[in-house]
This record gives sequence, C-alpha cells and structure tokens, in this order.
Amino acid sequence: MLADLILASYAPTAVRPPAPWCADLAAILAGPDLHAVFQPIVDFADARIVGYEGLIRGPSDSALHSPLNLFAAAEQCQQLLALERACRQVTLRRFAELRLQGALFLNISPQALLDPAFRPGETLGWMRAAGLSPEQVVIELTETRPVGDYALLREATAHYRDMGFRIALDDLGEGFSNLRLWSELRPDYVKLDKYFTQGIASDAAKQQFVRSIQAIAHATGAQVIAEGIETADDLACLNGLGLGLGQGYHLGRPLAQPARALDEGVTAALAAFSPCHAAHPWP
Ligand SMILES: [Ca+2]
Ligand SMILES: [Ca+2]
Repeated sequence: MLADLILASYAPTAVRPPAPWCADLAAILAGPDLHAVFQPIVDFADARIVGYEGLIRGPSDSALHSPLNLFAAAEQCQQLLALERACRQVTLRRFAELRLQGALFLNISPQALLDPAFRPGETLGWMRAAGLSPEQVVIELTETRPVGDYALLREATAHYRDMGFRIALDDLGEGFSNLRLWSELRPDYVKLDKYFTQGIASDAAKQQFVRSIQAIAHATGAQVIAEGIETADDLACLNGLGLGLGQGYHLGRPLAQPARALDEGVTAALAAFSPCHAAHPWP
C-alpha cells in the first residue's frame, strides 16, 4: 500500500504528502539518522572487488528507512537536493572510515550536478577531510527526471573529470534518454539496468542486447557493469558473454559492513567461465 502511495505521488496530479513526512524528513536531515551501506562491484576476470556503490538508508524505525520512501518524501517536500547533499556527506565519510578497497561509486543526479547551489568545493572539502582523492570516486549519474540541458551537463562532467573523478551512467535501459546521455557524455562506465541481466541465462533477446551494448562500450571506451545479478546462471551467462564487471545480491549485498572478498563458490564459478544455457529463440 505504501508503495502504491509513493508511486501515486510521482503522478502529475499528486497531492502533497502528509505533513509528518516533511517533518520527519526535516528531522532526518538535521540529525545523524542517515546511514550508508555499500554493495561490492566485482571484476569477473580475477574475481576481485574493485569498488562499492554507496547506498543510503533512513532511520530503521521509520517509514523513511527505505531509500524509495526517503527520496519520494524529499521530492514531495522539495528537499531533494538537500537530501542528496546529506547522503553524499554521509557516504564519503563512512567509505573512508571503513577503509574499503577500490573506488566509491557515488550516486548524484544530473539535477544536483547542474544546480547553481551545488558547490563542488564542498564535496571536495568533505573528501579531503576524509582522506579521499577524486581518483577514488566514480560519480554515478542517476537520471530520475529527463535531462534538460545536455551541453551544460557535458561541461559539468568534463569539469569533474579534469579534477580526477570518473563518470558512470546509471541504470542504462531504464531512464529517460540515457542512450543519448551515453553518446554525449562518454562515461567511463555504464551500469546496465537489472532488467537486462535478470533471467538473461534463458533469454536470447537479452543476450543480444548485452552483446550490442558491449560492442558500443568497446567502441566508446566504456566498461559495462551488469547490475542486479541474483543467480548463478545469470552470472555465468554474463561472464560467458564477456562482460567484465557486475553487481548484485549473488555477488554481495549492500551492507553497513560489506564483504571484502568474494565467496569461494562465486570465485570458482567465475573461473569456470561457462557459456549461457541454450536460450529460447528470439520470436
Ligand atoms: Ca546507482
Ligand atoms: Ca543502478
């Protein structure tokens, strides 16, 4: 029911959420109740964790624990940029405290990046205080709304790259126009939406999409990260198709204290390098 309410709140006719949500959100933004969790990103070739996506959770006793609710409330209470800012701060600090290996994949919306109030110096200051350098951070551009000004976004991402950050395009295949964003921004990574990875082991059409996306990635110098890998069969198939990187419950869950190495079973399966099962033909 709650999920229905949240989805309805995104409709153009949505009414404002109940006032307590805005009051709860304001309290969360003012206090220490946001928590970062980290999900491993794995290199298939050597079964190694090469980084972690930072994700956020609200207070555990609150309806705003789930990020879906939290961001829906922020959108409706017009606090989206304030919430993103708080998440960024918490995630950077916690990543440094945990001394996790590899890169931090940090979610930032194009709207936040282009907002006049967004101060890159502030983020860099938090990073410096935590002992992190831009080379350790991959900015995951997460489209929740259509991007208005591509030229401006291209300029902004170029600016961040000059500072040493890398850029990832999040949720490829799910957003508004992210093929164009891929072409315009030439990200270092594209994160393939879970729609294309889940069930791929028995789906010839999804396998063909992945081959084609791999070919574009190869031509544009990007690395593909398959998201949402939840089964051994899908992992084996993606590995067999030559994908290099992946993320998902089968490889590691998002946790406050995430795994620092892969399960032995997963490591052995990656080394076995089996091809996709015979798939149903593309109708
Ligand atoms: Ca993301
Ligand atoms: Ca994603």
